Amino acid sequence: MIEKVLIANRGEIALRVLRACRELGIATVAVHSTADETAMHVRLADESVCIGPPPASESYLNIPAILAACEITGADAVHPGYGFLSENARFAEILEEHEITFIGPSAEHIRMMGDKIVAKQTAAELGIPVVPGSDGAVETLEDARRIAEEMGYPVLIKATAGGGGRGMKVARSAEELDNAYLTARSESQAAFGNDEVYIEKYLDRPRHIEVQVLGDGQGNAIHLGERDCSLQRRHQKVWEEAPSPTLNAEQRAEIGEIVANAVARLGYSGVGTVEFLYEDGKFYFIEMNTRLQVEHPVTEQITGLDLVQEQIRVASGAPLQYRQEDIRFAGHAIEVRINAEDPQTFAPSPGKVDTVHTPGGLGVRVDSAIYGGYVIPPYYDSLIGKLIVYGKTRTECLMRLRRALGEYVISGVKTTIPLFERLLKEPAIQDGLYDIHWLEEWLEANREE
Ligand code: MV4
Repeated sequence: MIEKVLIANRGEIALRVLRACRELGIATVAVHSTADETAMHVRLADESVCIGPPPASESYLNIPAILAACEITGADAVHPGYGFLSENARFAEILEEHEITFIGPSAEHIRMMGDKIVAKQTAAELGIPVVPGSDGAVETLEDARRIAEEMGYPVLIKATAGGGGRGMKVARSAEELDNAYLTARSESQAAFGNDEVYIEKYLDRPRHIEVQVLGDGQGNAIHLGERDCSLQRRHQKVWEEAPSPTLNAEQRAEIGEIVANAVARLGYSGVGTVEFLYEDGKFYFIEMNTRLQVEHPVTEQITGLDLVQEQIRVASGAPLQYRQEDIRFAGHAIEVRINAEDPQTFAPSPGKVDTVHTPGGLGVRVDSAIYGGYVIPPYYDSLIGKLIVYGKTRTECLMRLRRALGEYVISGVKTTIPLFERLLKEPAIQDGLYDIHWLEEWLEANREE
């Protein structure tokens, strides 16, 4: 049994994990950098340990300091949240060597999905539809030209070590291929210390739809439906919803079953997200994330499950307490990311928050760690809260989102709240008719207004 969880994170996700632990009667340890001494997660945890100076590389990513904090406090498990060490296979391994439970999948599964070629090959072998492309790494320019020619343009060169869009280059014709291939390799080398790349058919205007899964590492796995995360800017999601406005129950059950079966056969333990591009009614696997994701609350709202509690249960060795037929999808949920940023330029806006008034009422959830008087440090991600609204229908959800945004007051720093008020006026948003390029095109077209 897990008795004390060290939360190796900060901000709203540290609070989210803390709340799940508290409901389960599990003690909590917060860790923090010197820049986070006044942070809410530190105040609310049972104990806290300072693990280093402000830069994440010396604190939230500092494995020896986190191990020392486990040792000092007697924590028997670590929850990594998202970002930071959450997909670091070596960290999961080190914890295991110290007999501390990593609340997440095995190091082997993290490593497997971190290599995008291995992940894709594994997905294909397990019956998940993948984007047509090269069979593994493309080692030479000659191979790249031949494969692209066979597949037909446009093609996309992707980094094996990539993810989040870095080291990705489109070639729309043979004339563009050499440059795309060579640039992708050198950028991957610079970004990841690994210049291996692969090639895929480029999908022009897909949606980004991801399937949430939960496995117990004992051969059982279920899916919890999908999230539509197409509204993004520079690979940062801005708005996420469940279910996807474009899928029906039959399509959901079909892709969900394929994914859940694959994850069960892998012997996967914990929560995971299988990411797809969706175009012309077809799914194409791109990646699998082996962590709890920022946007997990929309899935919680429509299924009633507590994903963090489920992570803790399976990490402590319990079998899944649900079968697929126990999962019911009800209603609609939308999450918008409240960032301390200029809503026009997206320039970070750290500093002192004067007042906070959080919206409430039926169907409104706010996951945030800010408070009046809190000073947002400049060292970390600009996410300061998530507003999640729930309604019986998507229409009700949109009405509620508009109402809740109107109630939300954060003064002293700029936030993305006004962006969402503008977005709600757009017919494409109201109708759910957007793809992965819609937001950037809209921002470009509405720049100085
Ligand atoms: C693609 C694609 C089009 N075709 N793959 C971007 C990040 C990485 N996770 C995968 N990405 C893409 N892969 C093929 N074959 C377009 C993107 C893409 C994208 C994907 C999801 C969400 C937003 C995106 C924004 C630009 C490009």
